Amino acid sequence: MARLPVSPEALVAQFGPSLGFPPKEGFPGRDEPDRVVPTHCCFCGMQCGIKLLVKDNRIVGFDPWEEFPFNEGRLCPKGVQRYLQNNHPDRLLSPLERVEGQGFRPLSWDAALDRTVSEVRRIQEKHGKDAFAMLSGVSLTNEKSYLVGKFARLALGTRNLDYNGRLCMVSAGAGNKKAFGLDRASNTYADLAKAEVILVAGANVSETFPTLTHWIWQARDNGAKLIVVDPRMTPLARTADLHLPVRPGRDSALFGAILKQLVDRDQLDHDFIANHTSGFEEAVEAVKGYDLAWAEEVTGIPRRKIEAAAEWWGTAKTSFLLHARGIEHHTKGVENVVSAINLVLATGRIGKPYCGYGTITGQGNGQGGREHGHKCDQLPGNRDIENPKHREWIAGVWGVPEPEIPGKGLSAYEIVEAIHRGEIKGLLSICFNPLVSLPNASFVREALEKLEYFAAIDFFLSETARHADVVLAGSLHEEEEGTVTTAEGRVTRVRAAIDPPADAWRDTDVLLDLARRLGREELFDFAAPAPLAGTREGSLFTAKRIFDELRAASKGGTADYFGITYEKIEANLGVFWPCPSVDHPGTPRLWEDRKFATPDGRAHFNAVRYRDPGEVTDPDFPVILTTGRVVSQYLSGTQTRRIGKLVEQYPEPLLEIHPALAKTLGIADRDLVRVETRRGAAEFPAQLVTTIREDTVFIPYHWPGRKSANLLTSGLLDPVSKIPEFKVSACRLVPTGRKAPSAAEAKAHASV
Ligand SMILES: Nc1nc2c(c(=O)[nH]1)N[C@H]1C(S)=C(S)[C@@H](COP(=O)(O)OP(=O)(O)OC[C@H]3O[C@@H](n4cnc5c(=O)[nH]c(N)nc54)[C@H](O)[C@@H]3O)O[C@H]1N2
Ligand SMILES: Nc1nc2c(c(=O)[nH]1)N[C@H]1C(S)=C(S)[C@@H](COP(=O)(O)OP(=O)(O)OC[C@H]3O[C@@H](n4cnc5c(=O)[nH]c(N)nc54)[C@H](O)[C@@H]3O)O[C@H]1N2
Ligand code: SF4
Ligand SMILES: [Mo]
Repeated sequence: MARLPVSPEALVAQFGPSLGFPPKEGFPGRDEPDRVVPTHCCFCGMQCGIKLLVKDNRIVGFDPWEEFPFNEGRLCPKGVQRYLQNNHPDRLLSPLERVEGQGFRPLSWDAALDRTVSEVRRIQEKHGKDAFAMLSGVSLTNEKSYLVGKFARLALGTRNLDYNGRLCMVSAGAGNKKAFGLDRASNTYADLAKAEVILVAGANVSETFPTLTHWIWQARDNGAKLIVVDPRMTPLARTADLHLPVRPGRDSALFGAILKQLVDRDQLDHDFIANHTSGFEEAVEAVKGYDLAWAEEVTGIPRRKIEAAAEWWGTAKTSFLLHARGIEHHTKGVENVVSAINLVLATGRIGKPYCGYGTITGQGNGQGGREHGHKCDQLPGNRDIENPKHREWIAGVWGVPEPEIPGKGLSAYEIVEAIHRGEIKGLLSICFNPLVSLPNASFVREALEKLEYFAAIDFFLSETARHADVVLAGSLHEEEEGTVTTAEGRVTRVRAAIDPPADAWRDTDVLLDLARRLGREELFDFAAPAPLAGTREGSLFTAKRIFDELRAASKGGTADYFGITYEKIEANLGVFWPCPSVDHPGTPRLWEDRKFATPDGRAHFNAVRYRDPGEVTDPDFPVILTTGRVVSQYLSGTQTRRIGKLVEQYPEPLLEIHPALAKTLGIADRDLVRVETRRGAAEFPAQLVTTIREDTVFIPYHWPGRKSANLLTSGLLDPVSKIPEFKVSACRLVPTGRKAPSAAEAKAHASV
């Protein structure tokens, strides 16, 4: 049907006046951009290459960056909208201070930084150094992650520094270190293409790492069999050859049962086990009672499916195992991870083409950010803060006596608990929104309100920053130079496409200025000389200087970046660590020499005996609640809830529930349901889907306040990794008798 011609004049006459159109000076034409800057998406760990188009110091669009090897120009729904955050009216343009009862008002950098420093001094003099804590995040570059670690230990002098990767990568990191002595995916994703079997456990790849799906499709085109382990039939699971709908919190039982099947059928690589591993007998002993009947009972997966998975895994010649937070966000996250790795080791399919294993790193720099020392127990190069030799090395690089480096501090949720108990009185946070992302949100809110002083560095007034005394206007991904390390272990260059607007500062400059005011300038000699200060060239100067120190600090550590330089990254479109010397090409595929990074050089099996999740269902709370993500929103939503097109795609959190369970409770689609746990309650519209287990409901967690899934989750932690159990809570569902507005109304409301 032909469309009716609508003249621009008619449109302006109809809609213009209410919107202030046409502007008096007319519309600017779509000129050529001033610059095209190849860099990376600011969101997930895929770190897709993207070219940002810059006009008048604003990002006005993007082009695909087809030469970048991993995504070859492909982007996901968030990636194609990411540039819109740059011009958002909510962008913080200067420091702010909170005036009780009145909200926030702007204040000068001098006043904001001086006040912060005097509060640090006051609190530390009265209550000790560790009474002032710092929280950090891994959307930050490697340079900033490294700088935060050094800043907290030497400028603040506190042991209590931790990061948001504590909610994300730590179970995988601890599991990888136990098994391999090193924490990185073993292969590039291109190695997926010719794997015969791909096992994806607890990863909603098509929604959370959409561009990675391409490499799984490549394998499917080559005839690979795909097995997906997830309590929900995710988009990837819908196309899988085998979907194992595991009961949340039971993955180690499944992996244990598969290991037993491999042993019973003798589908093992005896040579690899004997010559390159240790601990096999103990691992087998731990699962000897795990027959198929037991596994079916515990996991809720039909035994024939478990058997088929074992048979495919056991007989494949090449394979790839991937997992993400679905198996890691548990009080036994580390046990789940090592029991998955046991399957890889039993069949010896690692360190060879098309044979690999990897946890899929979540946040933008979730990989690099977990290596360079802003974890409570870590020093740069993935060194151990309690190891005297590691401390000595870093003290040498930093030029301080070794005892000056504080010891191991509290982890992220434990810091909040200590604030709640009144032991920690002051907090500086950067790149973290704990009020939305930590479990048990009401408890977190109470803690924030108890702080004597809280300063937050962010570019938006996040829900957590609203509780700050002072908010320091920091920088976006596209405003600073640096490097990030992708989920593959590829170190790449992030470029400053533009300058921070108005009186916002680059994050690095905020930290360097604070260090100076705290009297530690000589330890933070990274600033650019006067003519470059504050410019993009200055940012490059500073970032390179920090990176050079990071290289030296990481030398000889397991995450060795010593041989990586900016020039080398640019020439090769990325370098894979470990890269121990300047003439070393980097290591895309690990373990080809069969020398693992453990003290005995062998990969370690770990004996895992299944245990229940931290909270199990009972007659009071009979349904399992699990939480996670949707494709259009990112983490605590601070960034993506501000991008209209993404909000329209999925405007509000919904309670995914199976029609069979809904029927027993008298719940219909769009009914408002009150979800209650031992921590709290919140109401969500029901979304009836046949793609979820009947004993489980799912809520995405990207929203704050009364829509926050984290009002419901528990603060139970994995004893080793200290990750919270986001993936299992016991809940009950209470129909409110009210209907939520229709999906169309919710969408219309969201897009106003
Ligand atoms: N769109 C989008 N993409 C993202 C992010 C985002 O916020 N939004 N965040 C990024 C970050 S930081 C991360 S960490 C990753 C997370 O990426 P994923 O781990 O893929 O995402 P989640 O939704 O947290 O959980 C994945 C799956 O685990 C399943 N699951 C729940 N409980 C269990 C269980 O007990 N066992 C198993 N096997 N599966 C279970 C859920 O049904 C869900 O489908 O995504 C990254 N990419
Ligand atoms: N229930 C439940 N809760 C979860 C999860 C779950 O699956 N279920 N997943 C967990 C996981 S895996 C993660 S990773 C966490 C994430 O949780 P958070 O790390 O708290 O989430 P973000 O949204 O990344 O918050 C980062 C904040 O930093 C700001 N920011 C981003 N980039 C920069 C930067 O370059 N500089 C500065 N100064 N600020 C920046 C953003 O504006 C935002 O306010 O949530 C966890 N919480
Ligand atoms: S897959 Fe991740 S890095 Fe790539 S465009 Fe999407 S959000 Fe950005
Ligand atoms: Mo994450």
